[in-house]
Amino acid sequence: MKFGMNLLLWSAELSDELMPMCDSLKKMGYDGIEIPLFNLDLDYAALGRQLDDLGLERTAVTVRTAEDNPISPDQSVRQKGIDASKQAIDCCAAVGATHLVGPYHSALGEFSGAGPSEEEWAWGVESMRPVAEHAQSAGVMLGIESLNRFETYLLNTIADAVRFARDVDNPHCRILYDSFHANIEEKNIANAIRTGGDMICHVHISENDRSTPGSGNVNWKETFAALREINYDGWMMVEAFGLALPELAAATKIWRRMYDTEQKLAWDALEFMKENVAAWA
Ligand code: LER
Ligand code: MN
Repeated sequence: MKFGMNLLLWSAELSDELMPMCDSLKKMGYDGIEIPLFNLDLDYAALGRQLDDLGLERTAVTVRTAEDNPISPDQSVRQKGIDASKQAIDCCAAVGATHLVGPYHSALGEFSGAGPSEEEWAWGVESMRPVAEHAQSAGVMLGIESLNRFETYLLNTIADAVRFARDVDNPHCRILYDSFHANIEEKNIANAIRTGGDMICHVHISENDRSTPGSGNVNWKETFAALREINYDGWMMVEAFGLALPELAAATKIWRRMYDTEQKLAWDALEFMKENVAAWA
């Protein structure tokens, strides 16, 4: 098992200024970080070298928007989505990220007022296939993320994500399990994790209020037991959001302070994950 921390708690973009904070995560005992790939035009190779020096492994997360929606009826918009996800894969290769995860199957926060049509599903699969081929040739694993109904409508459950990844049908296209979204959408956490099974290549450890994992309502006992049952042995990546970034706070609807400091959240989250995984033995 590897333990990681998503940088979105501090910033929407990797930078030289974040390196001391990354160093402190390494010193705390984290194996790696998750890098937000929203700005695709940074010198990711140079940033990757700095992370190598710190001894931190990395994964990356990206999203699509209305302008590059892979399920848009407009073919040119879908193509923009394919191109942007391919470019994000190139950034992964440059920075040394092994996984590209997130809800980049469709635009975040865009709704039609109905569930996905057959056509939208087909466009989603058709758009993801060249992205998966690109990922395969770059040696990057895709972790497709289902989100709760208030953020997306294409994939809301683990069963949706599994069906989608199977339709894409590429060994580099697998799925992500996020405890925050599952807590909203799944009727039964353990069954959802079993349904994901060996298609789950990545896990977001995220509390029901997006603050310190272990401090809220997610059924962690069931979550860790089910991950053990499927022999999950990948990343446990903490995903927490705070008030540090006004734009991200607005996007994630965080209006109040829910933890002491970012450093303390990171520390407590690592202790929490380690305790639960140690109990597996
Ligand atoms: C979004 O709600 C989420 O969970 C992230 O992993 C992707 O931005
Ligand atoms: Mn997530």
